[in-house]
Amino acid sequence: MAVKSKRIDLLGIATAAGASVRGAGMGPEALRVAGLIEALLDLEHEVIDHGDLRRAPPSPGASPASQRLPDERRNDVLDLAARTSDHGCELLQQGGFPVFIGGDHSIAMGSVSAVARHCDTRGKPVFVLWIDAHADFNTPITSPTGNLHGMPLALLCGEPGFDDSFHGPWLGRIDSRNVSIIGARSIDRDERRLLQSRGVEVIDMRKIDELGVVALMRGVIERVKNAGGHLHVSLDVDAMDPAIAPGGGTLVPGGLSYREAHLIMEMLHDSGVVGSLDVVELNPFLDHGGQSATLLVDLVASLFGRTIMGEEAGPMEFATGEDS
Ligand SMILES: [Mn+2]
Repeated sequence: MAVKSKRIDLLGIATAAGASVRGAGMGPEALRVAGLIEALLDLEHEVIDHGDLRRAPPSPGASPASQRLPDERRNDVLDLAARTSDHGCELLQQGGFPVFIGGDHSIAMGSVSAVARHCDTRGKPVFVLWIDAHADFNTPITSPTGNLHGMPLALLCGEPGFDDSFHGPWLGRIDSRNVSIIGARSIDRDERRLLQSRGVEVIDMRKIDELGVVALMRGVIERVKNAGGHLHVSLDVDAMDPAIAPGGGTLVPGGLSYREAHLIMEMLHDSGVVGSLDVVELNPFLDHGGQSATLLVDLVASLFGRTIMGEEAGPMEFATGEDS
């Protein structure tokens, strides 16, 4: 299958305000250093790097980041979510394929909102594939930690329990029945009840072990195709096994293997239904020599059409013998 050239808009959101562990704010730069842009250019896509959204530096004498109050961190998360939503919406209106590079997973409050708002104007249903060890479906009421990176899906699906500060014209809405979470293996008790009652599809690691990625992904892709929908993919580094992706702040053993993760991306590419992507939770401070950053770049390349055999490696070309 030939790669169709796309206009890819990279937007970094350099923040760890939604997480309890610091370092994810360095994620966008680490992905660039690992060759994200070059990998996409190699596939003959057009790439526009819009730089990073970030909060203004603190005033001199302000408390260090490690002592920030929960209210200050929430303000950071929501300010960035609103800006991400507005910026992302513009990029989608211009026909681009936005790639939101985090940052912790709270940035998806803004990125998925952008997609929901854009698709709302086109009457297109939105589907979300959340590739993650966690379900990120807590609310301020159910969350054991209060960290906002564990809540974006619940907010986007319209769960109660979020106060007025979370709501504004920037916030989009998605249907919980159009959400699939794949790679899950750490879900909190009250969160599990919510997921079940809202009809969220949870493809946990046991299902992957028993049925395999191919059968499960076919189901996800078919539903998007049948509805003529837009699929947003949200890729959390901790979906992968910590042995191959150590660079995250909330690692859980027993994750996706290297090939399972690539196969998901390859199938998503072939499906042609993906229109936007998050790459989140990469923590370069905890990574081992760029191993996780490089893995994420390779996975993104698979989503954008890189294959093992290349595009033109058919027998006819081989027979001409002009290329070595
Ligand atoms: Mn996550």
